[in-house]
Amino acid sequence: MSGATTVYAYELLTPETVADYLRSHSELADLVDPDQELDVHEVGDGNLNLIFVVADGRQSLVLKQALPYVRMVGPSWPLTPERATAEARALEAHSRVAPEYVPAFYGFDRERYVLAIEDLSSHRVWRGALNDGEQHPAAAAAMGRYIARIAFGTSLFGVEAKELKRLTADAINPWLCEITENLVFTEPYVDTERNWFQPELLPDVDELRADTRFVSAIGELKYAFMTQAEALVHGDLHTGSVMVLPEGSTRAIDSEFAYYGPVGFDISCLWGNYLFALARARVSDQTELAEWVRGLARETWDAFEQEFRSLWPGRVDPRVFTDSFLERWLAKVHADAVGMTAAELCRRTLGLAHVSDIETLAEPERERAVRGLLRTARRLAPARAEIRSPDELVAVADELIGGAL
Ligand code: SR1
Ligand code: MG
Repeated sequence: MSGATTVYAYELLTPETVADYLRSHSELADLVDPDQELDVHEVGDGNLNLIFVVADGRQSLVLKQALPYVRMVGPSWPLTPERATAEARALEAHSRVAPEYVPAFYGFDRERYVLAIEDLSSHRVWRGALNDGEQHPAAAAAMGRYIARIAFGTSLFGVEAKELKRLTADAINPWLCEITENLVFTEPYVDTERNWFQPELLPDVDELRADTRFVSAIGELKYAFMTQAEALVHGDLHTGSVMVLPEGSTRAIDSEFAYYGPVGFDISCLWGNYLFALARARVSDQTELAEWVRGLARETWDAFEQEFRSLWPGRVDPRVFTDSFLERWLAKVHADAVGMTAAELCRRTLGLAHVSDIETLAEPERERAVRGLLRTARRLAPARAEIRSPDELVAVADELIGGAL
């Protein structure tokens, strides 16, 4: 796929070389003392990078280094480490407009593609917490506010027009966008070698791929993803990219997929993953958890809308971006988010990268969950403009998941 022709020669960090690395970066040595006995753990369990948590007994930080390939597949899938540059850019921009929702950013080493960021080990990955049935009541709204701050503060609403064009040009992220274009918006709908799913679902998958109204809707959503440069969106805001604390701290991590794209895409990644949590709770008969999960999509949307409306009076150019424009803009973001949720449902159940919410279910619950989610996707994408609220989206999903039980 991407970056296959460039050979990258840079030294990868190991637990043994971290102290020397810190010594040669004095700005980091001020944060963690390399001359103390360091506790270094490589904790990367994501799809792409090396992650080292480094502690000196007093303080700690995280060093995140991009590998020149996709970690979950190995060197046979080369991938440019320039993605770390995209993450550094996003961290910087998002820290300016939404500092309380991202990790503190300490610096970026352009030669070795290493980001130094706040250690969030006290937090949990939200997906794992959801899988364990934990309820973090502040998380969904926090991420709605994060999306709103980005939507306003990195778009033409918050940035002068010529400056925005320069920022947009600087922030192109073609390699990572290509992954999303392929894995989210193309491959699940055709027969390709990276897809995988239970053979029992083949009739459902055949039906979905033969549904031309649905596949055309996915084409429209892919077009939006590839052309609608609204704001510097996170680009991969699923529940595995969110760290949570019971006390309420909620941070978005792993913004290497950031690019100027549709605001609704970030919302859809969360909504899709809430539906995975809902399907998991339903097929495992966790009724109380399911009822709580049902509210998450609304909480994210309401917080997004409220925060965005509160920023609206400060827009750079109010001359034709009127209050009635805002109402139509919000409706369009909602429709994009509903449609793109359908793509998220398909890509995580049929495409390359699946989610633990579903994959750790036993059979036959797993098959039922996926069947309900695929039916939901087929319903949502073509009807995205008619689904007027997150509650309606969730009701559709809950009914179709229930029907597949
Ligand atoms: C090859 S990367 C697979 C997936 O992992 C990332 O988290 C993104 O979601 C990407 O699509
Ligand atoms: Mg990621």
